[in-house]
Amino acid sequence: MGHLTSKQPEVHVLLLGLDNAGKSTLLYKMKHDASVITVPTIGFNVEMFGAKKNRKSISVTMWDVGGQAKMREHWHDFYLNAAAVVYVVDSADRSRVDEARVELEHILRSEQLSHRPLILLANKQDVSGALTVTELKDRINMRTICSDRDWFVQPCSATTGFGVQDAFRRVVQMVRLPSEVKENI
Ligand SMILES: Nc1nc2c(ncn2[C@@H]2O[C@H](COP(=O)(O)OP(=O)(O)OP(=O)(O)O)[C@@H](O)[C@H]2O)c(=O)[nH]1
Ligand SMILES: [Mg+2]
Repeated sequence: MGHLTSKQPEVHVLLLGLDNAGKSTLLYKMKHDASVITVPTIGFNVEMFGAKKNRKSISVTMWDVGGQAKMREHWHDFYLNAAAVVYVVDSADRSRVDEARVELEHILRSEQLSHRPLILLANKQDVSGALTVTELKDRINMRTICSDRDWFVQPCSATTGFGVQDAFRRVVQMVRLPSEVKENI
Protein backbone atom coordinates (compact mmCIF):
# COMPACT_ATOMS: atom_id res chain seq x y z
CA MET A 1 0.00 0.00 0.00
CA GLY A 2 2.90 2.29 -0.76
CA HIS A 3 0.75 4.84 -2.49
CA LEU A 4 -1.24 5.39 0.72
CA THR A 5 1.67 5.80 3.09
CA SER A 6 3.53 8.09 0.73
CA LYS A 7 0.57 10.47 0.36
CA GLN A 8 1.43 13.68 2.11
CA PRO A 9 -0.85 14.91 4.90
CA GLU A 10 -3.36 17.48 3.75
CA VAL A 11 -5.00 20.18 5.86
CA HIS A 12 -7.81 22.57 5.04
CA VAL A 13 -7.65 26.13 6.34
CA LEU A 14 -10.45 28.70 6.17
CA LEU A 15 -9.82 32.33 5.35
CA LEU A 16 -12.79 34.25 6.73
CA GLY A 17 -13.58 37.86 7.63
CA LEU A 18 -15.88 40.72 6.63
CA ASP A 19 -16.11 41.90 3.04
CA ASN A 20 -13.26 44.26 2.16
CA ALA A 21 -11.01 42.84 4.91
CA GLY A 22 -8.43 41.82 2.31
CA LYS A 23 -8.80 38.01 2.23
CA SER A 24 -8.46 37.54 -1.53
CA THR A 25 -5.61 40.05 -1.79
CA LEU A 26 -3.87 38.09 0.95
CA LEU A 27 -4.49 34.69 -0.65
CA TYR A 28 -2.82 35.75 -3.90
CA LYS A 29 0.01 37.53 -2.11
CA MET A 30 0.70 34.30 -0.21
CA LYS A 31 0.45 32.13 -3.28
CA HIS A 32 2.22 34.17 -5.95
CA ASP A 33 3.72 37.12 -4.06
CA ALA A 34 1.64 39.16 -6.50
CA SER A 35 -0.47 42.26 -5.94
CA VAL A 36 -3.75 41.33 -7.51
CA ILE A 37 -6.64 43.73 -8.07
CA THR A 38 -9.59 41.93 -6.55
CA VAL A 39 -13.33 42.20 -6.86
CA PRO A 40 -15.67 41.23 -4.01
CA THR A 41 -15.77 37.45 -3.85
CA ILE A 42 -19.10 35.87 -4.69
CA GLY A 43 -18.50 32.24 -3.81
CA PHE A 44 -14.95 31.27 -2.92
CA ASN A 45 -11.37 31.08 -4.10
CA VAL A 46 -9.18 28.12 -3.28
CA GLU A 47 -5.40 27.63 -3.51
CA MET A 48 -3.08 24.83 -2.48
CA PHE A 49 0.30 25.37 -0.87
CA GLY A 50 3.17 23.04 -0.12
CA ALA A 51 4.77 23.39 3.32
CA LYS A 52 7.01 21.58 5.79
CA LYS A 53 5.80 20.64 9.25
CA ASN A 54 7.95 18.58 11.61
CA ARG A 55 10.27 18.00 8.63
CA LYS A 56 7.43 16.35 6.70
CA SER A 57 5.95 17.72 3.49
CA ILE A 58 2.33 18.69 3.90
CA SER A 59 -0.26 20.24 1.64
CA VAL A 60 -2.31 23.21 2.85
CA THR A 61 -5.56 24.04 1.05
CA MET A 62 -6.76 27.58 1.74
CA TRP A 63 -10.42 28.40 1.24
CA ASP A 64 -11.15 32.11 0.84
CA VAL A 65 -14.90 32.58 1.18
CA GLY A 66 -16.65 35.84 0.31
CA GLY A 67 -17.41 38.02 3.33
CA GLN A 68 -20.46 40.01 2.22
CA ALA A 69 -23.47 39.55 4.51
CA LYS A 70 -25.23 37.24 2.06
CA MET A 71 -22.07 35.14 1.70
CA ARG A 72 -21.61 34.76 5.47
CA GLU A 73 -24.72 32.56 5.53
CA HIS A 74 -22.66 30.00 3.59
CA TRP A 75 -19.53 30.08 5.74
CA HIS A 76 -20.66 27.07 7.76
CA ASP A 77 -20.72 24.94 4.59
CA PHE A 78 -16.92 25.14 4.74
CA TYR A 79 -16.44 24.29 8.42
CA LEU A 80 -16.31 20.50 8.16
CA ASN A 81 -12.68 19.25 8.06
CA ALA A 82 -11.20 22.72 8.58
CA ALA A 83 -7.99 22.37 10.60
CA ALA A 84 -7.67 26.08 11.39
CA VAL A 85 -9.35 29.42 10.82
CA VAL A 86 -7.52 32.52 9.61
CA TYR A 87 -9.71 35.52 10.40
CA VAL A 88 -8.80 38.67 8.50
CA VAL A 89 -9.66 42.10 9.91
CA ASP A 90 -9.33 45.49 8.24
CA SER A 91 -7.41 47.21 11.04
CA ALA A 92 -7.90 50.57 9.33
CA ASP A 93 -11.71 50.45 9.47
CA ARG A 94 -12.44 51.27 13.08
CA SER A 95 -16.17 51.57 12.34
CA ARG A 96 -16.46 47.85 11.53
CA VAL A 97 -14.40 46.26 14.30
CA ASP A 98 -17.48 45.46 16.37
CA GLU A 99 -19.14 43.84 13.36
CA ALA A 100 -15.95 41.83 12.80
CA ARG A 101 -15.97 40.70 16.44
CA VAL A 102 -19.61 39.61 16.33
CA GLU A 103 -19.01 37.51 13.21
CA LEU A 104 -15.91 35.96 14.75
CA GLU A 105 -17.84 35.07 17.91
CA HIS A 106 -20.38 33.37 15.70
CA ILE A 107 -17.68 31.30 13.97
CA LEU A 108 -16.13 30.29 17.28
CA ARG A 109 -19.47 29.00 18.58
CA SER A 110 -19.57 26.35 15.85
CA GLU A 111 -19.25 22.81 17.14
CA GLN A 112 -17.44 21.77 13.94
CA LEU A 113 -14.68 24.28 14.64
CA SER A 114 -14.29 23.60 18.34
CA HIS A 115 -10.66 23.71 19.51
CA ARG A 116 -9.44 24.63 16.03
CA PRO A 117 -6.64 27.22 16.20
CA LEU A 118 -7.54 30.79 15.27
CA ILE A 119 -5.03 33.09 13.61
CA LEU A 120 -6.28 36.67 13.53
CA LEU A 121 -4.66 38.79 10.85
CA ALA A 122 -4.59 42.50 11.65
CA ASN A 123 -4.49 43.45 7.98
CA LYS A 124 -3.91 46.86 6.31
CA GLN A 125 -1.13 47.84 8.72
CA ASP A 126 0.25 50.03 5.90
CA VAL A 127 -2.65 52.48 6.41
CA SER A 128 -1.79 55.25 8.83
CA GLY A 129 -4.01 55.21 11.91
CA ALA A 130 -4.65 51.47 11.64
CA LEU A 131 -5.40 49.74 14.93
CA THR A 132 -2.31 48.08 16.39
CA VAL A 133 -2.24 44.41 17.36
CA THR A 134 -2.67 45.36 21.01
CA GLU A 135 -5.66 47.59 20.28
CA LEU A 136 -7.28 44.97 18.08
CA LYS A 137 -6.72 42.20 20.64
CA ASP A 138 -8.59 44.30 23.19
CA ARG A 139 -11.39 45.44 20.88
CA ILE A 140 -12.01 41.87 19.71
CA ASN A 141 -11.66 40.54 23.26
CA MET A 142 -9.41 37.73 22.02
CA ARG A 143 -8.33 36.41 25.39
CA THR A 144 -11.93 35.71 26.36
CA ILE A 145 -13.48 34.54 23.11
CA CYS A 146 -10.52 32.26 22.28
CA SER A 147 -9.98 30.89 25.78
CA ASP A 148 -10.73 27.33 24.60
CA ARG A 149 -8.24 27.20 21.71
CA ASP A 150 -4.78 28.23 20.49
CA TRP A 151 -4.78 31.68 18.96
CA PHE A 152 -2.37 34.28 17.65
CA VAL A 153 -2.66 37.81 16.29
CA GLN A 154 -0.36 38.65 13.36
CA PRO A 155 -0.02 42.15 11.93
CA CYS A 156 0.22 42.26 8.16
CA SER A 157 -0.42 44.12 4.94
CA ALA A 158 -1.69 42.10 2.01
CA THR A 159 -0.72 44.87 -0.38
CA THR A 160 2.88 45.43 0.73
CA GLY A 161 3.45 41.83 1.81
CA PHE A 162 4.52 42.82 5.33
CA GLY A 163 3.81 39.92 7.70
CA VAL A 164 2.24 37.71 5.02
CA GLN A 165 4.87 34.94 5.04
CA ASP A 166 4.97 35.09 8.83
CA ALA A 167 1.21 34.58 8.82
CA PHE A 168 1.52 31.51 6.61
CA ARG A 169 4.34 30.08 8.75
CA ARG A 170 2.22 30.62 11.85
CA VAL A 171 -0.72 28.77 10.27
CA VAL A 172 1.52 25.79 9.43
CA GLN A 173 2.95 25.81 12.94
CA MET A 174 -0.47 25.91 14.62
CA VAL A 175 -2.51 23.45 12.53
CA ARG A 176 -2.72 19.90 13.75
CA LEU A 177 -2.34 17.20 11.15
CA PRO A 178 -5.20 14.68 10.83
CA SER A 179 -2.95 12.00 12.40
CA GLU A 180 -2.26 14.17 15.45
CA VAL A 181 -5.96 14.89 15.94
CA LYS A 182 -6.87 11.17 15.83
CA GLU A 183 -4.26 10.33 18.44
CA ASN A 184 -5.95 12.67 20.90
CA ILE A 185 -9.51 11.38 20.54
N1 LIG B 1 -4.13 49.57 2.00
C1 LIG B 1 -4.44 48.27 1.96
N2 LIG B 1 -5.46 47.85 1.20
C2 LIG B 1 -5.72 46.53 1.19
C3 LIG B 1 -4.96 45.59 1.92
N3 LIG B 1 -5.47 44.36 1.70
C4 LIG B 1 -6.50 44.52 0.86
N4 LIG B 1 -6.65 45.83 0.54
C5 LIG B 1 -7.67 46.40 -0.35
O1 LIG B 1 -8.94 46.18 0.24
C6 LIG B 1 -9.92 45.94 -0.77
C7 LIG B 1 -10.63 44.63 -0.51
O2 LIG B 1 -9.71 43.57 -0.67
P1 LIG B 1 -10.21 42.07 -0.99
O3 LIG B 1 -9.01 41.20 -0.90
O4 LIG B 1 -11.01 42.02 -2.23
O5 LIG B 1 -11.18 41.82 0.25
P2 LIG B 1 -11.99 40.49 0.62
O6 LIG B 1 -11.81 40.29 2.08
O7 LIG B 1 -11.58 39.38 -0.26
O8 LIG B 1 -13.50 40.93 0.33
P3 LIG B 1 -14.75 39.97 -0.05
O9 LIG B 1 -14.32 39.11 -1.18
O10 LIG B 1 -15.88 40.89 -0.42
O11 LIG B 1 -15.08 39.20 1.19
C8 LIG B 1 -9.18 45.99 -2.11
O12 LIG B 1 -9.31 47.28 -2.65
C9 LIG B 1 -7.73 45.71 -1.70
O13 LIG B 1 -6.80 46.27 -2.59
C10 LIG B 1 -3.87 46.07 2.72
O14 LIG B 1 -3.15 45.35 3.41
N5 LIG B 1 -3.67 47.42 2.70
MG1 LIG C 1 -12.56 38.24 -1.64
